[in-house]
Amino acid sequence: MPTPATPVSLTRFLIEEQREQRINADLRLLIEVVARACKTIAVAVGKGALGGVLGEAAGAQGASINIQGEAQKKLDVIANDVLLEANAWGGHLAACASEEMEEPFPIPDAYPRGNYLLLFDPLDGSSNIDVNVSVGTIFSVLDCPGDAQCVDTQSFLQPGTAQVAAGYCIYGPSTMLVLTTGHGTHGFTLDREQGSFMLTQREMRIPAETREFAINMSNQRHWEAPMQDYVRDLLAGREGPRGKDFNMRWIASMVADVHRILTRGGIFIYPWDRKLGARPQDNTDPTRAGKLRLMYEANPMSMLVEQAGGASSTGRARILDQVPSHLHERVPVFLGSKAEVEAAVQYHHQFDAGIQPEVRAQA
Ligand code: P6P
Repeated sequence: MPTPATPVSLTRFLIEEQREQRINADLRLLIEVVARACKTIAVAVGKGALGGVLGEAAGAQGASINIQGEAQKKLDVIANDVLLEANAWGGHLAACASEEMEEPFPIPDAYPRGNYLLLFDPLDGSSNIDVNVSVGTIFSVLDCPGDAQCVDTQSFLQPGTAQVAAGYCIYGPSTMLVLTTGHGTHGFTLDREQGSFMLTQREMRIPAETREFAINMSNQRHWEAPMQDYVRDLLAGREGPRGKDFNMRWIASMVADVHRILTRGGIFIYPWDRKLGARPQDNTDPTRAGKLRLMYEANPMSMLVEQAGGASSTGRARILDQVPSHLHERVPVFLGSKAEVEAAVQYHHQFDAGIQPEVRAQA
């Protein structure tokens, strides 16, 4: 006889969300389809070297290079194809967009189209695949504006506040789906025997304060002055202006770093740096350019983090308010524990106001 203690599967959770009129049947189907695709990706990732899928995807002249200018891993391509195939026939989507594809993928004419747009980074952190470090799939869902038969890139260029759902699947020691539909952030763990995602963390919450930061310190010499000041003060510890010691973590897999922050707090930072600003495809504006992509990395992670009580900023402005100008736009990212994100933003606001570091250090 089912009781409140009966474990809640993703399917039951979504049915109850629909019953509460928080999602509709098409969005429920979309999330279930994405979750099923993530299970397929988890199997491929989990095979490692035994699956013959490690290493770089072959291109015409050596490694295949994606539109980001990055070498594609075989699993990048496999994960992308799994997501496209899984979502093609259900009738819930008008089109998909992916880190791995320059242009959006309209649902083929052979299938009915729905009123949602799905964006994804099919395998974030894939440079870690060959060294067996956690990677993940990040996804974002938007309403399709206008006629689903007339979808183009412009249809996708909506601010992060327009997302109706967001989530990631982390392929780690356990496979977890972390999801929000705008009513909290919830974690589901894959029961590999049953093949079902089971609710294990209802209403994840990020502590407002933290002593842990995540950043790639090797870029320090390329950062703007407020970033230099902020990290200098973190490293100064209890003897410095912050008055407490900090720990550092950097997995170089956004899904893994964000999952840690959703689980125990922290701040994740990928700021603009002069190396990035020098790239021809990116503008040199430190307030707008970065490494991480706005539409299918920063926006979904920002929705998850804000729904868990955290904050997410470009260093100057809320990420979810950014109006994208192109599909693969990049953005500086400061996300996690709300008080720590606000502290980092303060350094940038004071720098922009011309307040000198020594004054800032006493702030
Ligand atoms: P770096 C992975 O390539 C990624 O997009 C994120 O998952 C990760 O946080 C970041 O880049 C790592 O960048 O410069 O440290 O390799």
